[in-house]
This record gives sequence, structure tokens and C-alpha cells, in this order.
Amino acid sequence: MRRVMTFLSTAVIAIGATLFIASPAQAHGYINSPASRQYVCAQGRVANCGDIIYEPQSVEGPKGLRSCHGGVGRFAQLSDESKPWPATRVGSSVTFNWTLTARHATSTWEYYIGSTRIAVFNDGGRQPGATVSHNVNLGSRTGRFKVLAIWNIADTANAFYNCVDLQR
Ligand SMILES: [Cu+2]
Repeated sequence: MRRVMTFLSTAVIAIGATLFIASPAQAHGYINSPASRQYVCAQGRVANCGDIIYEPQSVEGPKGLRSCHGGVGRFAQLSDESKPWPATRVGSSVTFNWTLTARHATSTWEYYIGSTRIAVFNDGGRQPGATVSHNVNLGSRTGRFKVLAIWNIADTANAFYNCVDLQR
């Protein structure tokens, strides 16, 4: 009996560990407003987005990239410029609102248009709240453009990537 119980508890632990590792719910964060591409996909506003519809918070890659999908192959659709990404109308400044499903200690938040960094916010390693907002001035840019927002984690080598399509 004891041997059976030991086997059973080992099996339960193994199954539990597998579920934990496989779970995409171990989550991180995304920009909900103005809607990022991953959020647009999760809302079903653009078709054929792939896995991202289930986990808009999971676009995690090494720091220093400049891509919408953070180098994650299964999220490559986020960098597909031929998709009909809806652009949000904005004025001379815009407030980016993040939903954080895991509140990782943060070094910086960066905002890029092309290769130009238009804003950076330094959290100095602090743990953010469950929601974070940044007001960013867009300068004199007009027309349609894409902002790449990057959440740099303080205690890992990784960052989270979001592209937001805007129209002014
Ligand atoms: Cu995370």
C-alpha cells in the first residue's frame, strides 16, 4: 500500500509540474489602450493571428530587439505589415495603458517610432501595479505610424514587446 501511495504521489507531482510548465497563464503584460496588435488579435478584430489570441501578455524576448513579436516565432504574425491593423486616432499626446498579469520588477519602459526613442520611463527596479499608464508626447508627427513599446524587466534578461498602430 505504501508503495502504491508513493507511486501515486509521484505521478501527481509529475502531472502538476507538466501543467505548470505548459501553462501559458503564467503571464506578464500587454498594452490594452490604445489597443496593441496582440490585444487587437485577442479581441478578434484581425483574423489569423495564431497563438497570440490566447495570450496577448506573452510577447517576451531578449532585451534590445526592435520587433513587434519579440523574436518569438509563433507570434510572427504581429510583425506582418500586410495585415489590416486598425490604427487608433490620437492627438498630440497619447496615454498608453498596460495590463500586467504578472507584476515583474521593472527597469525601464521604452517607446520607439522607427529607430527613434520618443520616451523612456525609469522605474529603477520597482514592482509596478497591476495597471501602468504613461503619457507620451508624439511631437509633430502626423499620418499613420507604429509605436513599439518595450517593458524591460529588472531581474531577467528579457523584455515584453508591443506594437501599437496610431493615426493622427
Ligand atoms: Cu511574466
